[in-house]
Amino acid sequence: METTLIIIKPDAVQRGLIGRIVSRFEDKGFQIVGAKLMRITRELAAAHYRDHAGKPFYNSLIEFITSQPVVVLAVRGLGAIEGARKMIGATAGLQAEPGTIRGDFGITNSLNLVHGSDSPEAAARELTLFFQAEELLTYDQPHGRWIYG
Ligand code: IDP
Ligand code: MG
Repeated sequence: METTLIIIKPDAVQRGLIGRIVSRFEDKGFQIVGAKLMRITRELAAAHYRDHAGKPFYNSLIEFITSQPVVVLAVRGLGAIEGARKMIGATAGLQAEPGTIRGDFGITNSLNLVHGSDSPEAAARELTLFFQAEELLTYDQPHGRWIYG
């Protein structure tokens, strides 16, 4: 079992897509083990996107992600890190396959609705940035045997 960090970005929150995006992960069979609405500070944004510092889009990315509330989710399941990335799709909505979140809801590579951790190392680091340990809850998934066999 893996846990990954998902951020429902300001564009998706403003567009009223929180529920539909959460539903995608629930529909897949993944479990929501952490969730909160928050406004990301510039300090947290800089820590989260540290690998992008210096890139041409960095300043606009920080402006965007701190501009309005986001919903952060900890999403758990077998293969959840790569699985969620596949569900999110390519960075730019126009390039993302239909059926992915970005492919179904977005067009550009900046207003792309969702963030998902891209590796186990990133997931561990990002979950620690956004959640206190006690904010991640373990609970039964009674229908899990009908998902995992
Ligand atoms: P990812 O979210 O698909 O992993 P990254 O290349 O890691 O994409 O970029 C992180 C975020 O930075 C993207 O999700 C997007 O919001 C923003 N971004 C990436 N490339 C561009 C760009 O060329 N212009 C504007 N924003 C960008
Ligand atoms: Mg990335």
